[in-house]
Amino acid sequence: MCDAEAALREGRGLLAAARGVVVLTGAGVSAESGVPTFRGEEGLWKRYRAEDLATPAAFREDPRLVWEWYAWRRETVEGCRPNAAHLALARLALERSDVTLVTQNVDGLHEAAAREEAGDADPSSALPLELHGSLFRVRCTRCSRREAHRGPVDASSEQTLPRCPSCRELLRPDVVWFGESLPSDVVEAAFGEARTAGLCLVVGTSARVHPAASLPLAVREAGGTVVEVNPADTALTARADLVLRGPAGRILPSLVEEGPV
Ligand code: BJW
Ligand code: ZN
Repeated sequence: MCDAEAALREGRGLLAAARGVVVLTGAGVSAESGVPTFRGEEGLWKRYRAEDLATPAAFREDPRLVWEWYAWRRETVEGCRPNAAHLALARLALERSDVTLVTQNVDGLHEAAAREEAGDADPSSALPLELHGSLFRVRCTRCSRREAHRGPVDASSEQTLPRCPSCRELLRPDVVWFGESLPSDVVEAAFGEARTAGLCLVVGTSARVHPAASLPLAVREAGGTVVEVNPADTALTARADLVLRGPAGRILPSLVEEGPV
């Protein structure tokens, strides 16, 4: 048996034996769906500087430019489908009541996978806790009205940007920018699960952005095991108990399902 097969078998054993599993995902889980990651060679930050676009100051300075970027990302993601990794995680969370999905992603692909796998059944146990919000929600910059928002955005001028139906102030994407607090109820729920989880499965994140990157460490501190799935080294790799090297779309289906490794 080669090293990769042995590691996969070990991962299967850990997953089967664990009571309480927290799955933390990042941009890499959606890479095979065609959604660009943030920091890789093809990453979003290579073409756009984060500090220009993903900060409250950038939005105050140039809301049109920021909306143009988000409109482009929404368009990209709307053409993407969940991949084998999203689907495998959705099946795991539907089958096991002790599995909690937590994502940093704003692309809605875990939710799409949950609905696809649940069919006519209730998808809610496979809906992820979204730490960084959603591309498909907006919130008002004045009155904090929040709502679902899909479809194209006309970012050709500041006058055409989406406005709040209640107070007419600018709407903004309901995502968490650098320096902003994460939604406290979501953070509390995720870290609450982490404190009692036997296993944290960390998929497709560079583990550089906090507090999300602290979640696996919280599981470790409470005595749980950390398994990382990633084709490359990350800030977490040295502290993971097991590393499964490779793309999530290949590793996850064989990690969560029986059958030959
Ligand atoms: C594959 C693959 C395949 C490729 N299969 N894998 C503690 C220490 C240091 C700093 C801080 C700290 N606590 C807080 C901070 C500050 C800051 C921070 O963390 N900075 C660091 C960068 C240094 N954090 C914040 O500002 C956060 N807010 C906060 O803490 O508030 C508290 C507070 C409030 C007020 C005052 C003071 C404190 C907010 C962070 C918000 C992050 N927002 C973004 C944008 C979201 C909206 C949007 O999408 O537009 O979230 S930034 C961006 O990074 C996005 C992502 O969710 C996040 C994480 O990226 P991710 O998912 O890891 O992607 P990549 O690209 O980095 O990695 C991809 C990985 O996939 C790679 O490893 C590849 O190898 C892999 N891969 N193909 C599997 N097929
Ligand atoms: Zn408003």
